[in-house]
Amino acid sequence: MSRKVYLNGRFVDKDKAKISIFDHGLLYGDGVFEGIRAYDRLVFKLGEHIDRLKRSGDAIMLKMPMSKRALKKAVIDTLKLNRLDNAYVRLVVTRGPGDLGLDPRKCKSGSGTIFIIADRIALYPKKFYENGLKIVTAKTRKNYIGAINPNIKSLNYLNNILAKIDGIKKNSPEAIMLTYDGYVSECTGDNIFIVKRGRLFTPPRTISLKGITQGAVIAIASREKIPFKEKNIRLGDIYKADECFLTGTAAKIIPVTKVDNHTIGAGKPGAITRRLLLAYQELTRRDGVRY
Ligand code: PXG
Repeated sequence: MSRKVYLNGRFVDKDKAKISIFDHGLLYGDGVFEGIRAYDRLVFKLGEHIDRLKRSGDAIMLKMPMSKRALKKAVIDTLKLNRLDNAYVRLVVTRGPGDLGLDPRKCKSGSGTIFIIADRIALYPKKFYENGLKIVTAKTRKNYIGAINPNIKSLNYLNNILAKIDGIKKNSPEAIMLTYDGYVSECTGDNIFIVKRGRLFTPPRTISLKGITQGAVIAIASREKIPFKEKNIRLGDIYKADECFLTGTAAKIIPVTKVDNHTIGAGKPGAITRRLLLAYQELTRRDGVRY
């Protein structure tokens, strides 16, 4: 059976799903999105993803084309129709077709484009979880938050793509992005944590995307009595950390054992990282919207 995607209220074959070349999502990256995961017919943190999508939309004055409840149903229906038990879901809302000018008002309100793709997830190789990632710092700095707020999960990902390219040039699967003033913010598609003397730290969630996986890790740490704090982190703090790991919907929790040729801790996934990963996996098995 060919995959079906949800597009503007209908299900269509993925090869037949077409949007206008005048769509401002394409012309300007004017739109918002979410990446969501389903584990064994449970959609993880669906409500939080829909809330974040709505907040991103509000921040750019883009009205969701349907209610939160209808958005959730559309995600579930897409998963069911494609008979996917484990999947990655991409939910996208764009400004819709307009003219060649930037003015969002030229995209008729109510005609925003919405589509949902559900597919099998391309997992990171198992060896990354066992041995840890070796990553680098991107040369490209993170957009200044006064220019683009990192908590708007918009279709405008060029800043992250440039950083990703910096990583690719150095054969690195992810790249750390620094703020203009030299603080660690996050990676191109993942949040970052370090562990030092049994304490867990992540950069302030105002200078990076408030990751849903990151939020789950913070909740687990609180439950497990692992001391946690949001803190400004410099690269030197990462180099000297006992443990480092990344979090994201796609990656879950992935250990980092080398950054810019500095070995982190003992050079293998740390005890707290492994503990958090196990607890996270357990959470994804029982917490979610069933379909
Ligand atoms: N920071 C950024 C910049 C992200 O794009 C995360 C952190 C993690 O957030 P969640 O809520 O997923 O824990 C993301 C996640 C990919 C991919 O292919 C990932 C993301 C976006 C686009 C692609 O891995 N977002």
